[in-house]
Amino acid sequence: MLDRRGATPGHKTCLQALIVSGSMLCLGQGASFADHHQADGGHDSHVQHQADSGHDSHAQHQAGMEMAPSVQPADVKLLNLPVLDQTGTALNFVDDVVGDKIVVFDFIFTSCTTICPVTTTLLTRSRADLQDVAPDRLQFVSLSIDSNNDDPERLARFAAQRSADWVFLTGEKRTMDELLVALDAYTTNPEDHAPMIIIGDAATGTFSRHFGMPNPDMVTRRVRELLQARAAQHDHHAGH
Ligand SMILES: [Cu+2]
Repeated sequence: MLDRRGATPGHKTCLQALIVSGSMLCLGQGASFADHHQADGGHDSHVQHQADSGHDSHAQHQAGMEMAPSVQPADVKLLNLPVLDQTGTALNFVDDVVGDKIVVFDFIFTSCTTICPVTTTLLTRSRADLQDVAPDRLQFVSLSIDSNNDDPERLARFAAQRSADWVFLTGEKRTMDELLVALDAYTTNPEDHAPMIIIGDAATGTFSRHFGMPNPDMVTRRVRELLQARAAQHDHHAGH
């Protein structure tokens, strides 16, 4: 397992997903990145689909604005397993990290050169939009999907480089695998991971899974919906 990193030259699945999602969300210079790659010949069916549907960049841009990444309710289990954060502090996943907070989980590995850095940067925008929410109510959590290589030090560097001020977790490979399987976020080969985040309320067990590169506005909206649902619940109880 230790020799896996660096052995795969292409990081292909990750990169293809980035091309598709990047275009959908109009990252950076709109569709130009995807267009460039399409011109090289898109073998991926999604890329092909985009090539068929978007003739001018403006139309593609608008389509991108309206197209939400696919979302589905998530059946996740939160296991109270021992993990390490980026400062090397030993924590229990449920007791010390998740609690009964509203949580945003994403899944990263520090040697990723495509999706993970972008996902992290996108999430910092949502995190900034949510600064008003008290830290005991909301927690962003990035879990390493490459715990063999991602030690706390590497996680700290990865987070700092992107000004990500939330919790990054790694741990023993076996433990992390168990945690990731329970979140349905386990990938045998980190290089093949698809972009996916989970947003939910640990107090109510309401979770949703969001595929594709995270749209910061969507993340912020979903978190606020969950906060409102809590407030409504609270008012309801208070009224009786
Ligand atoms: Cu990646």
